[in-house]
Amino acid sequence: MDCRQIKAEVIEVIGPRELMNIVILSFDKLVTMRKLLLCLLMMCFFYGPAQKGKLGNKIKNNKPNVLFIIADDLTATAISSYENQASNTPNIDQLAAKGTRYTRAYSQYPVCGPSRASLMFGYYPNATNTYGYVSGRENVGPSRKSLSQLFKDNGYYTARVSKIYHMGVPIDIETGSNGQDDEASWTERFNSKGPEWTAEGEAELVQNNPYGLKPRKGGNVMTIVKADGDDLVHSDGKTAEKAIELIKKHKNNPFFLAVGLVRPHVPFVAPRRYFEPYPHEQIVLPPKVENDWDDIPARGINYVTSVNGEMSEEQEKKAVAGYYASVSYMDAQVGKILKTLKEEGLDENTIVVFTSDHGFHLGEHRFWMKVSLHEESVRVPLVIKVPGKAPAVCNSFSELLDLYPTLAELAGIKASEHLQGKSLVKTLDNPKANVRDYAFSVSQGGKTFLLRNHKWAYIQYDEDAGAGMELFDMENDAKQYNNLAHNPKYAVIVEEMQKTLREKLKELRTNDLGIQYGSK
Ligand SMILES: [Ca+2]
Repeated sequence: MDCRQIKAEVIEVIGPRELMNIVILSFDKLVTMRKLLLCLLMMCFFYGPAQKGKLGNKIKNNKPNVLFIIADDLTATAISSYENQASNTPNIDQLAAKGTRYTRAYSQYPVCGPSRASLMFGYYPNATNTYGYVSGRENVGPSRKSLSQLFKDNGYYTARVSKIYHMGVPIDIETGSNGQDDEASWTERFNSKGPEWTAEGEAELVQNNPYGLKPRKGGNVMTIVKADGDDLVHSDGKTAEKAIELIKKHKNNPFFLAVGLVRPHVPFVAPRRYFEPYPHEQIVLPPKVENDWDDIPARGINYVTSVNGEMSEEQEKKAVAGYYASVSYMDAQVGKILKTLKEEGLDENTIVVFTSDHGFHLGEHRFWMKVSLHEESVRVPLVIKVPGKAPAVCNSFSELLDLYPTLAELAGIKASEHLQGKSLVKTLDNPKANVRDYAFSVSQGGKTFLLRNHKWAYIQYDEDAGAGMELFDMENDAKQYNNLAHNPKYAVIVEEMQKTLREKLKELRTNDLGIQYGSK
């Protein structure tokens, strides 16, 4: 073996150019093959840990970027990496496979406005009394920082693309309005105007249209449009395009990029090809259980049902198919954004969050849409991917409220001690860690409450339970058909739940907001 051969082998083994030079320079001084091999071994020994340390410190030393993606009205039950193999969400699934997927994440209020206000400002809806279509700034005042504002004040470029705080869908999307935004949260903000229910294509209204004779319409109703044209005709396609542009533009400085996708919120509008995998004839509807509504309080019957929506079974199937098509279209936009992040070399220094503001009923109990505190409406998908953390599934209860302290901690930014969420960071290192024993959510103007633990879902109507209660055994009745609240056998459980609820309300009303909560 002559010198040239040895050099060639060394280069092949070591690889990186900087090491190659060192080896070649040192070679003249080495006399025997044994010395050379010893030198190589030592270099591998030192180079390995040094390289590992460099990657490990990357997040600590630099400010990690945050890519925060939130879908609108996306239930966990429509995601293939959660439990629904009838739906197909390959891009969200891929992110879930690389990050930590939370199986028991809950919205604090299953309606857009108050859910997003709670998530962004870090207080429970009953602490701020924020229940409407507002940003949430109104009740926390100018001095408290929203999640993105905290990053903005700590040297980050923060941008909103489309719906982060409340926007009326479809109306604010049709007009390209800011909706109920909080301007102080952003360095820059962008809206993604789209045709929504007026998009060209084959349209059908499946709600309150028993004879199928009414034309499509706007507003918060189930209009379906199998649209002509490509992804970029619609709001979410434009949102992905803007997000991609911003990632490329700001890749050299820390950014907090909040991307709001408005599907699968009604109207169910997507390019025609996204409908092809979901022929409505093949949709399997949830079972229609006789007397299903008889054992729950009047307020537990959702505001949109197959009955008041006068929906035929065919229309119900079309609604589910339209929802899945909208989810697939939204998922494709997520894929484009994540692909850019990787191509720009940013996935090793960017925390990615994917979630939704609340869930959605797809015909369970013949309920549709949100507001309900039943499982499908209040549970959300949640994936957090942090560079350097192993992929995992976490079954601890978590709340959207927890995202604020989690992201602040991951970025090493000190957040207000008055935030009401709990950091999920320990679950990223140990997915078996428990953050919460139960999740808490409210609805109907903060007057209906849900306590959800591993065994029970307890729903109470009014603080004195005057308008009724529901109690479901989630181990044996996960679809919530048997209300046990009035069965004497479970009186002790109801009593415990009521006590926990009183304590929870007292705790969250003990805060820095200076709000008078009356005699409650
Ligand atoms: Ca929503």
